[in-house]
Amino acid sequence: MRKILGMAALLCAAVLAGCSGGGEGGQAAAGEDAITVGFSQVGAESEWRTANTRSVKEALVAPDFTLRFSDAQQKQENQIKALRSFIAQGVDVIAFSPVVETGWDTVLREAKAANIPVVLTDRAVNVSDDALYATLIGSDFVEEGRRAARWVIEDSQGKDGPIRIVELQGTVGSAPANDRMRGFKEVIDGDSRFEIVRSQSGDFTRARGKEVMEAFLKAEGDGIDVLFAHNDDMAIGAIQAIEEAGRKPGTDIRIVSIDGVRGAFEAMKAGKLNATVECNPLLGPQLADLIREVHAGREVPKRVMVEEGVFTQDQADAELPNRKY
Ligand code: GZL
Repeated sequence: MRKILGMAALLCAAVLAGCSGGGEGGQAAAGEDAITVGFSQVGAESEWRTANTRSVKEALVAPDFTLRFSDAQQKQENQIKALRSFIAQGVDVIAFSPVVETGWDTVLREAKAANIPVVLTDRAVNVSDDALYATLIGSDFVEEGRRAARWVIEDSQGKDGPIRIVELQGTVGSAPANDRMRGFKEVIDGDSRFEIVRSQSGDFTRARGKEVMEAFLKAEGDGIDVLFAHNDDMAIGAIQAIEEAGRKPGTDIRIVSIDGVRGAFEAMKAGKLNATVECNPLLGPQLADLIREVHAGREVPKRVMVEEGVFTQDQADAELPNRKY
């Protein structure tokens, strides 16, 4: 099984900002040449996902596209069912964000046999043959993990060890969880002051993030110095748990998370979150352009990235009005 990370080419964020959406908004009728796209979305588990869905739906509109959208409620079996339904309907292109990395070979072979090209968006897959999909557009999750760790090291300047970290992982088996964990560990292991004392999945949701943080606090008492959450929603849930335990989030426990959603900027403005690593969900316009290229049979890069930054508490107030998600 080869982890598919080919970085054939980079399309910079300018393309993201500059490219057109999928035709005009509003209720225009689908044009006779409209591209019928079957889109299987992970679910509606986080602010990031909500923004991503909005961006996709705003880009894949008539008259250029006919969009058939399916929400998998974070279950792989629902995504496989949706892909099989799109194949049966004979859509022109399938696009999806795979909830987990493995288990896709069979259904992707069925799409290939039906001559329906597949575009991956957001998350990667682990397949035996990368010809089973045309391209992947999404973030570099390993680098996001590294950026979170670099912030922790920077934030801990002048402090002696041991500095005890707890980690709220994303959905088990998902590319962002696997890669963010790997990138974070790769950097943090380079500094002997740090120890990851607990690491458990909160499934990218606020509710589970709060529950798991409650368990961490019960088990570790005052022995937690840093929380690394794989997304802002779990961090926001954990902040509630930290406050209910009578401790000050952002002060007693330093917190870094990933996504850069509006809720994270509000938490930073309130002094409860210390940093968020941006993961841009607004992939709709780039996805529309890639689907056009793939449908026309033109070559596209195997891997398309978006550019992202890191935002800290001191920037929150000024940046909040600029946030688009
Ligand atoms: C990342 C995306 C992740 C977000 C979470 O690209 O797959 O899934 O970080 C979301 O908020 O649930």
